[in-house]
Amino acid sequence: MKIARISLHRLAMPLVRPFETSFGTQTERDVLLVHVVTSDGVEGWGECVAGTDPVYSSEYVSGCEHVIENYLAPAVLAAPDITAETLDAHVRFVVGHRMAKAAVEAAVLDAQLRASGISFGRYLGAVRDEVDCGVSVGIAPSIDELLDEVSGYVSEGYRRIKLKIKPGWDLEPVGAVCALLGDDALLQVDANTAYTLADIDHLRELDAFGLLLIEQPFAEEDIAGHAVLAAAIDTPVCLDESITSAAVASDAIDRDATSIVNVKPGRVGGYLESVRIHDVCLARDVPVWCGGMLETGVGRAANVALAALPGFTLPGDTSASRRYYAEDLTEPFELVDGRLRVPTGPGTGVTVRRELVAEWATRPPLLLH
Ligand code: NPQ
Ligand code: MG
Repeated sequence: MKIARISLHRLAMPLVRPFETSFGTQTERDVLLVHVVTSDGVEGWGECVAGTDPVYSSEYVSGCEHVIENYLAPAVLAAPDITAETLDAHVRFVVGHRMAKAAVEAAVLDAQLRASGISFGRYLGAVRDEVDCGVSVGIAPSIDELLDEVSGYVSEGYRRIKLKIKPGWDLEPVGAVCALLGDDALLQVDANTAYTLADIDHLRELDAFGLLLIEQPFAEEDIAGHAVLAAAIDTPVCLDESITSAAVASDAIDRDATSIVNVKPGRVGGYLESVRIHDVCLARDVPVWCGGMLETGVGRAANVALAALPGFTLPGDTSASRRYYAEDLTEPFELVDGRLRVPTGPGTGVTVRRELVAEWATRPPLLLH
């Protein structure tokens, strides 16, 4: 396959409600889409999951845009023949920049699969036609407002609730939601690196709530600290930000720093690396689940396909479109009995609404060839 043209689209999508985490509050999503066209005229779309600012990871949207425009896209366009499987050989000269690489990979893979009539699910190895869904709930202005928001998600059918926590917003909100949901509900928390080793005795108090897991309490680089915490508390530790590749996942598991793994294709450099992480974890009986980065329908479609692989045994942050957006860039993903259906059409199986890409654009598309 030859990629003839690449265009980069940047748009702003308002969120249905502000989303506050330990690293800040988002009120709109700054979306970067990679669009490829093959020499045969087949199109593919990929979504970059980086945020506006480098506060979840070191990557950020303008940085990704720059790396794609100046390094990744020229390498892809220069290749006489390229597929998602051979892409890494062309872009590995660039160190890191996994979110940028993942967006390009997704677009190339989408075009490749559309050309051959294969869905993301079939290609990645999906074994289910629908996936259990959870929802990530931001830090709220008050406990009452948190309970209202959580109640709403429960009535929509979400099968698992994840609460964002930070120092000063942890035991009290978690206790209140735990009381609201009862003992059988699946409840987990995500600290997005807001704690340190000095907080171990405090974090142990979360054990009383029988949580499914605590996600990424310490810094991205601190695998050793997470191993210390995992040995000191009963709540299972699950790494998100720390897991940047299958090799790191394997190492963190060996060191007992994580007993459950959050897989986000953007964070690890793509869907192919995500499958390798899934395989590493499945071989060691470590459950995985699919994370979320406030994706539009473009990224969501591919994530739902990934979440249908056999090792994805916990509900993911693969929420319905309306959790984040009043109107999605594709046909909306809608919850049925707490699940989303895995698209079956070629590629991601969803259709990008070009008129919305144009309407919500914050600058003209960057056309590369
Ligand atoms: C997490 N996601 O699991 C992330 C955090 C996150 C659904 O909780 C812009 C870019 C906004 C990246 C918001 C969820 C973001 C973002 C949240 C990442 O840690
Ligand atoms: Mg997380």
